[in-house]
Amino acid sequence: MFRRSLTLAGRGLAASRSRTLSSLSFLSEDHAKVYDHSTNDPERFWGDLARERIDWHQPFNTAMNCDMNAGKIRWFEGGKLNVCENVVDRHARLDPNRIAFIWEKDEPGDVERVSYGDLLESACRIGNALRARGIQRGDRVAIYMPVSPLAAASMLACARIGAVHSVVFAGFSAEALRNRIRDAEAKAVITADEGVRGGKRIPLKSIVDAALDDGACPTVGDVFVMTRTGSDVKMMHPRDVKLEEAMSEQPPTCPAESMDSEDLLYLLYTSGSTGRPKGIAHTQAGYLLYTGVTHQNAFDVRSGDIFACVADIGWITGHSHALYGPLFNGVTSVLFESVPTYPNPGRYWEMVQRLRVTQIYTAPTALRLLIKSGDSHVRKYDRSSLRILGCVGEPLNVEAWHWYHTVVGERRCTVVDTWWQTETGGIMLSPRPAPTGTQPKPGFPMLPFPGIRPLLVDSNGAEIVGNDVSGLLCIRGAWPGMARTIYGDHERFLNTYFRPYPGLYFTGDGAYRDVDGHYRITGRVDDVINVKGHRLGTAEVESALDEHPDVAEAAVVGFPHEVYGEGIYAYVILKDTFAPAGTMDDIVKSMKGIVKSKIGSFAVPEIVLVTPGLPKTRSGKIMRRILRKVAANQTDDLGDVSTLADPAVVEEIKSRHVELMKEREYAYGRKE
Ligand code: 7RM
Repeated sequence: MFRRSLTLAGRGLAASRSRTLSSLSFLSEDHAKVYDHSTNDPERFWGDLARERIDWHQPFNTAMNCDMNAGKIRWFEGGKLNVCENVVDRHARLDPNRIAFIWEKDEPGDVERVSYGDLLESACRIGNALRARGIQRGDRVAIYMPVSPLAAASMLACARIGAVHSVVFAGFSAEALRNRIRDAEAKAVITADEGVRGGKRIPLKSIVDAALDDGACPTVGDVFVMTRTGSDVKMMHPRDVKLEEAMSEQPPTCPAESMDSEDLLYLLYTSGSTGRPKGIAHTQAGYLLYTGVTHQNAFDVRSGDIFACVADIGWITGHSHALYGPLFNGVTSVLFESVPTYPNPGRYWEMVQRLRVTQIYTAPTALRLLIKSGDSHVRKYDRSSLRILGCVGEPLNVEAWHWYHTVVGERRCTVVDTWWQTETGGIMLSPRPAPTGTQPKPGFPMLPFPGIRPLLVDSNGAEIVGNDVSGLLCIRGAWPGMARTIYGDHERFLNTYFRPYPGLYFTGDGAYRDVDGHYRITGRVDDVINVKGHRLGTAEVESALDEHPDVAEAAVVGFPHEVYGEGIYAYVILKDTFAPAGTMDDIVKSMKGIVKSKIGSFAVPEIVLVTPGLPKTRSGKIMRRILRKVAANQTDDLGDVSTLADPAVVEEIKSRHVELMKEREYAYGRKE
């Protein structure tokens, strides 16, 4: 049996499977010791954790083989393992009746509990069903499903047989789904008849049909359809099969594939600064370890906890904190199908009371929405089970932080504002773990996780040292959870993350480091915006608008929005040939419609300003800085416009913006 050669911060314990979750935590350790060891000897630090925490079929040879200059990242090479076994079988073996998932469906109190034993059986049956239809190790499987135990079991089934899952958020349109399926060359799609969110039904199966229409996705041979509502959906034979029927034909056990540490585990598409989403690729061992360990330590996860990550499984937060993190740690994960305001703004807290939730993990946009509805929706429920209040996705403003802390947490719970990205796989900055006595600071994710070395650089790549400084946030050195490539486009991976500042990982975010050395994120420095906690490239919205027959050119920017974080503002130039078929309102409506059908309703611009021109430099580059200022109502402070080809266009845009704001005010006023 393996004995640890080095102590984790000097504990000197032998690795033992019977140790409790809390004894595996960093939180009881001397933080400075853990952090120093983790950064001085990352190979040792992560190697020891990997041996201690992962069940291996075959031990790895080298813990770390990374070259940040070349964007080459490899962890635990030579090792063989199965991720599904590590998150399901090991708990099902010891304690099959322990609850893995509590499925909180759209209607409050409509709950299903799934034990680790049940989950293992479902994952095995789905794995067998996939194999029976020819899905093999390395094949990609698209998952377009509501948050549900069968969606989670489908992801785990892929992991079990070595297939690569690519979950597409079930709010994306048919066209967005089609693009993702095509890019991944998925061989199968797993979906549901319908989704249900906030009392509304979403016709998932017909969206899949539309995505696959006319042979648009020739790689897809099979579509599995889970029954969520039982509505009558068109099944096309032999392509389509009911998921539950396919499962019932299969045996309840399924041999797990022995995967190499660096084989792909999953792809997850995310927005970048061009119109084309990137298939971020995560691999087996490194992702598993990093996600598991960050989940445990950031949220002080203990045996018996009921962890509620309310993010959809279509985002990285759902992958790492509704599925892989909590299951790796053997606790119970709440799968939340609904929305924060359904049927009323008390939904989260009523659920917390009913399920005795110990940690909740949500997004600032949801909190800001709930703040507006008043404290009574919170106070009428018992929240005494809660210990940790987590948050992610965008900056948590100070007001929302205080509300979370005082109203929701009764000043008793720790607010954990976590900063990380799809690309980082797991949490990077967080108030926990921290030196004993460190109080969380409103608006600050604060501190790097063990093994993570953040730094700030200027636009020339020179490190900005000292405290009370701002700059571009980069990370020095590799960590196990980081993305390995952009699927099918390694050059883009290198260009986006490793070439801007050689030797470093570039996050795309700006940050401030205060006098105490604590980090606050100031926002994206590229053309990525964050709307209602959804990451979106302005270029994606632009290319959707460009497809409108009347649109000559579109420029999209974010503007500060008090609830959504950022709102979407589109400047549109109509074609000269444009002959109005209806009112301007109709045209704007049809432009919004095209964005809805190309991407999804969450990407529809809140404001569309029709303009005769855009502010461009003489070389034809749109000066987005000016568009952002106008959108933010900062029209008095546009800075230098002398390099513009036609400075007069700015005046025109300003006056049209003021006009539009007046009309909106009038329209809103009338509604009330
Ligand atoms: C987990 C996730 C990543 C981007 C990131 C930031 C922003 C995330 C915070 C935050 C301020 C935070 N993945 N972001 N967390 N900004 N404070 N705590 O959200 O890939 O979808 O988005 O989100 O800009 O780069 S993501």
